[in-house]
Parts: sequence; C-alpha cells; structure tokens
Amino acid sequence: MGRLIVVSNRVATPTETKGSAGGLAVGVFGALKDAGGVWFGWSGDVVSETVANAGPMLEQDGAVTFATVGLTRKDYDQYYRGFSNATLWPVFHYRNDIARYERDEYAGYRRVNAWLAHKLVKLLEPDDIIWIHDYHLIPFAEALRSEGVTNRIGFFLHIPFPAPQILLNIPPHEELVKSLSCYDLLGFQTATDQQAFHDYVTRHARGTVSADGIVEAFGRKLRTGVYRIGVFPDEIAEQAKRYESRQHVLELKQSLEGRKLIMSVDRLDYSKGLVERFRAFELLLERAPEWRGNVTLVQIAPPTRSDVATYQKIRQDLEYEAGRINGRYSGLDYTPIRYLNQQYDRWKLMSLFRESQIGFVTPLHDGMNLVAKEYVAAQNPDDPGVLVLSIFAGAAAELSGAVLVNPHDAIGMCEALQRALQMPLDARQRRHEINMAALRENDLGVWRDSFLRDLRSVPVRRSGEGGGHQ
Ligand code: GDG
Repeated sequence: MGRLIVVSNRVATPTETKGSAGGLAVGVFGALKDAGGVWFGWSGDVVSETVANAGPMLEQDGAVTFATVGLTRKDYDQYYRGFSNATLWPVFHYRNDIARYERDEYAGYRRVNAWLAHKLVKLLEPDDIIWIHDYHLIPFAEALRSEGVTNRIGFFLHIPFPAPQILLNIPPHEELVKSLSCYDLLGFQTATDQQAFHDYVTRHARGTVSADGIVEAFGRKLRTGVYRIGVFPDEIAEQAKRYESRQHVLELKQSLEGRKLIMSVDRLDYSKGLVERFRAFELLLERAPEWRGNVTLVQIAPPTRSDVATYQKIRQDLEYEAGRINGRYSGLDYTPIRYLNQQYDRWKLMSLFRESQIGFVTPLHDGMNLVAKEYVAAQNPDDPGVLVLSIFAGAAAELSGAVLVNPHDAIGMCEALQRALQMPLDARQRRHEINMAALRENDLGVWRDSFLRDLRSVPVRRSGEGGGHQ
C-alpha cells in the first residue's frame, strides 16, 4: 500500500493532532499514521518571499512528515483572504450578495495553487495517493498533472457545492469545474452537493454522468461520491462526562441558578445564522413571557477571518443584536444572552454541551456542521438535551432525532425552542438514541476509510495521461 499525502490549506501541528484540535485533524492524522506519509500545506504564517521560497519546513512524527510553507503578504491577500474567502466561500454558501470577484485575486489563487503543487512534487513517491481538502485548493490536481504527476488524486469538498445557477456568479466557473475534473475522485458531504456538481456537468459543460457514477467532462473521466463527515461519538461522550464536574461547569451551573441552558458554538461566520438565532431567542422571550428570567442562551463564537470585511460586519451586527436583546430583557440578576467572542478548549465545550437542555444550531447553509454531531455525542443518555437543527446543515439528512427548523422562519424557530424546552424525558431519550445510532453508523473513521478505499480503487493512470482515469 502506498503512502498517503494529505494537502489542506492549514496543517495541524503534531501537538494539535494529539487531541486538543477538532476531531477532523485527529481523524486525518490517524489515516496518515496507518499508511505513513506527508501532511502538506500552509503554516498559517505570513512571511517574506525568501522565507516562503525556502520552504517547506519539515517536522517528523513517527511515519508522518508535517511539511509546511509560509505565504507572502500578496499570496495571502489574493489566494486566502481574496478569492478563497471573499469569492468562493460566500458563493458556495449562497451569499452572492456579499461576494466579490477580482481578476487579480483569482490569478493569485491559481498562482499559489501552482506554487504549492510545485513544492509538493519534490516530496512525492510513485505509489503515493494524494488527498486534497477543500475549496482553497480546487486547481491543485490540475497543477500537479501539469508537472507530470500521475498518482491517484482525490478531493473532498467540506462546504456545500452550489446549484449551477449560483455557481455561474463566479466568472471563471467553467475553469473551476474543469480543474475539478482533473481529480480521480471528488467527494461531497451530501447527495444534494453531488447532484449540484452533476447538474453543472450535464447542463453547462456538455458532460455526462453514467448510472454507476462516472462523470465525463472536459475530455476527462472521474468518479464522484458522497462521504458524510462524522465524529468519534464515544470519545466525545467520554470526554464530556470526564470533565462534567470541573470548575468551569460548576461555575456555570451555579451562575444559572436553575435556569435552562441553550448552547450554541460556531466560528463567527455569516453562514452560521447567528443573527437569525438571536432573533428567534428574542421572540421566545417576547411571545412566551414565562421563559423570561428562566432560560439563558450561551453563544460561543470565536472570531475567524477577521481581516475580511464581511466578517467584521457580522461581528458588529451580532454585538448590536446581543446588546439590544440583553438591554430589553435583562434583569439585575439575569442576562438572557451570554455572547462569548473567544475560543474555548475542546473539552470545555463538550462538557458545557452536556450541561445544557438545548443545542441550537441554525446555519443558513453548511456542508455538514460538526458542532451538531458533537452536541449529540456529548449528551448524558440518562437526561439528554435536544438538538434544534437547521434543515440547511448537511447533518440534518442524518440526524432525524433533531427538531428541524428553517432558520428564515423566526416564529418556527421560537416554537421549536418552546417544544424542546418542554420535551418529556422519554421523547428526549428516544431522539437521542436515534441520533447516536446515526453517529455511530457513520463516524469519522467510516468517512475517512471509505473515501480512501474508493480513491485506492481508481485505476492507476499510465504516465503521459494528463486527464482523468480511463
Ligand atoms: C467546515 C464546514 C463541515 C468551534 N468553536 C470552537 C471550536 N470549534 C470547533 C467545533 C467543530 C469545528 O470547530 C467547527 O466545525 P463545523 O463543522 O461546525 O464548521 P466549519 O468550521 O465551518 O467547518 C462544515 C466541516 O468543515 C468539516 O467538514 O462540517 O460544514 O463549513 O469541531 O467544535 N473548537 C474549540 N474551541 C472553540 O471555541 N476547541
């Protein structure tokens, strides 16, 4: 079996993979340890051109090499802050209204992909399989192919793939899809995302999709598949239980003085439906006065991409909403929304989830949403909280024990909160069991192993075959 090469925009450090990071880093690292290989990507540092060109920096941990490069300011601005996060991210989350397109940023995006691919080529061996992650790296396989790389290359998209009519808003949409067709295997979070890709291929690229899932487009053949990312539920359950009597949980409990707790955790991102959530919670206090003073929403929202203008705006909007709602409904000893703009340790989050009566997860669009899955896994089966989940999270297709909501329907969300707050124990337990069974059936290991199994089964291409597999 050949080595595994993982490429992602950011590389977790060897220390992060030992448990403090999210499950994804731990899951991917598990596969790397088994097969041996390289994890390659950006270090997260902005550096001078000389330092950038001197990379990659190599760090060895057993059979795994962590290979990282810094980005110059220009590369960071055009590739990361620009095309990746000001064009692709908003459009792929159906926010054309706040997306921008700049030709020089797109050129920078392709340039950085080509430069990164060139750096990786030197680390490759003939039998390696290569797994590329996410929207920052769409042209990566094309760049590798143009350097003569014939290894199997797969791509997993962590975010939604938009319907063709939405994708058309990005002027070089055809080039992007053509770049995607250079992979041997494309993985999507949900059948809806896969279908949207197929729709683009058949309607806009004069391509075909066969019944057994082979796509032919731009003179290339490739496979697509649905691989729903998961968590390791039993590890989370164990972690949440182990830390439930720690100081931070006891302090929270004491400060709640018997009030019900609604927990939300998201990166501070406009796709997560935070403003809609705050308004639904406000509506609960407005329409159901018996809950005033009796329920608290804790929103943890660590800032991300804070140098992108649209992220500054969502931060302002949310601060305004939290202040307004708290001004309206606070008492001398009661603050309805505790809005925490900071990062917490993972084990703290899991134990806070376990303490709460509701997990309130309301993205407007989300590839999967791991917080929803983590919330379920962290519950105490003897007295589980209820997950109130947006129908627009990929996770909604699996978690049929959740109370599903449309985040654009404030009254509907308010009613769902009321229902969840009053739900009897047996109904909560039944829903929790259904959700846990779904998490166990499709955990992070299944996601990772099924993608890699499918990638390994793609026929090897002969040298000189620049396109997709034959
Ligand atoms: C993308 C897609 C897809 C959050 N705050 C803290 C913290 N987190 C952790 C959560 C969770 C992770 O970050 C967030 O994952 P999500 O899946 O919820 O969302 P994205 O970051 O948007 O991820 C998404 C995912 O990729 C995987 O494919 O599901 O749809 O958008 O694990 O717990 N972790 C810590 N402190 C925090 O304050 N330690």
